[in-house]
Amino acid sequence: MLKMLILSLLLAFAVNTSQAKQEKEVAITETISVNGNCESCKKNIERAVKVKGVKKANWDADTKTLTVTYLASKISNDQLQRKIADSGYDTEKYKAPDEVYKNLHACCQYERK
Ligand SMILES: [Cu+2]
Repeated sequence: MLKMLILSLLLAFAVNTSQAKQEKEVAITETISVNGNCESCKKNIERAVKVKGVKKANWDADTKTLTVTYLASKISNDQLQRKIADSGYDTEKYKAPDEVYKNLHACCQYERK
């Protein structure tokens, strides 16, 4: 009887942990077009998305593309783009406010389309 009890407890524990594993969220990686010029743009852009839920962010000056890895349960692509735009950089979806753009370092004032 005791054996049965221990066995069922062990089984319950095993089922529980396997469920927990399945529920662990997988981070998604996406690319976003972000305007910018130089290394300090890179710093600003990457800093703008240094928020909860973001695992990795890398902006490439040649391709003007941000590659970002994040947890979709914590933040959305849309929210990330708003944060970038708020920091002065136009994204594929949002335009930075003119005042913020004008306050960027001169070398960072990328050409606006
Ligand atoms: Cu710059």
